[in-house]
Amino acid sequence: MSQHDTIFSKPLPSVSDFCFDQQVVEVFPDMINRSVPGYSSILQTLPQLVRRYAQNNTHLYDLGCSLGAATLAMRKGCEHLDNCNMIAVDNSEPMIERAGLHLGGFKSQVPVELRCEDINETRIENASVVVLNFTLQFIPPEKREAMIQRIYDGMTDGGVLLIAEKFRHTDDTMNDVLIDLHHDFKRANGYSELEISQKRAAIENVMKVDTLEAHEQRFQKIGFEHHTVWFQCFNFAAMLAVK
Ligand code: GEK
Repeated sequence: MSQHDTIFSKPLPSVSDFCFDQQVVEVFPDMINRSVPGYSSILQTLPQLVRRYAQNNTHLYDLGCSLGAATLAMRKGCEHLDNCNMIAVDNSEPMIERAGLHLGGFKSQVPVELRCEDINETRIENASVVVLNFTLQFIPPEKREAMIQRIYDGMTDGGVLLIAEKFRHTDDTMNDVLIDLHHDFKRANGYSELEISQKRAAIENVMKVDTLEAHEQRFQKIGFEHHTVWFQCFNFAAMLAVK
């Protein structure tokens, strides 16, 4: 059972940039479920999408896997295939260590290789499914196109890239509405005004969000055959792009 997230509940003399350290690992499932609208719905749908797109004799990648929640969901969707294996990557040592314990708790035919590395360095090869579940937003904006291009180059024809992200609405007024709805969601989940504002300050420099239009333009420029948003809740969306 994950501990209750109280990381930002006391006033901090100065708020440092957010990082995925041991303290965050301890509360991560509680934190992400209470902070990201639609997180559980997205995870629940991953097996279906993987079942549809995963191919025999290929690799499946979970980039920015944290504790392996998406890895587990993806693995459920490819149990029926021949000769598939999964590669789950995160650059936080404590995350990868805990992910190993989580994944080890479930039986499966599909091998998972856990790697502690920067996903900017991950070689993508023969991939029928690549998942970036709330990870691309932590990659510096100027590196995102090159990363998606590398992923595309390593994908099989008919393979899928699944990206879930927080996004910014192009219309500032609508953006404010979506942000307010998100903050109400956090309040309803028990976060105080102090927690909401300190978390916002901590994440400001490390998470730069794109517009949905920027995602779409990038998919098109790189050459994905089809792409769509398949889920949205407030300013959070999940997209799929097929090579
Ligand atoms: C889930 N996908 O539960 N290289 C590798 N990992 C990185 C990098 C990088 N350059 N930058 C950030 N990360 C998960 C949730 S959380 C989303 C993903 C959130 C990792 C970081 O260490 C963290 O574990 C993860 O990306 C983002 O479905 O906390 O909002």
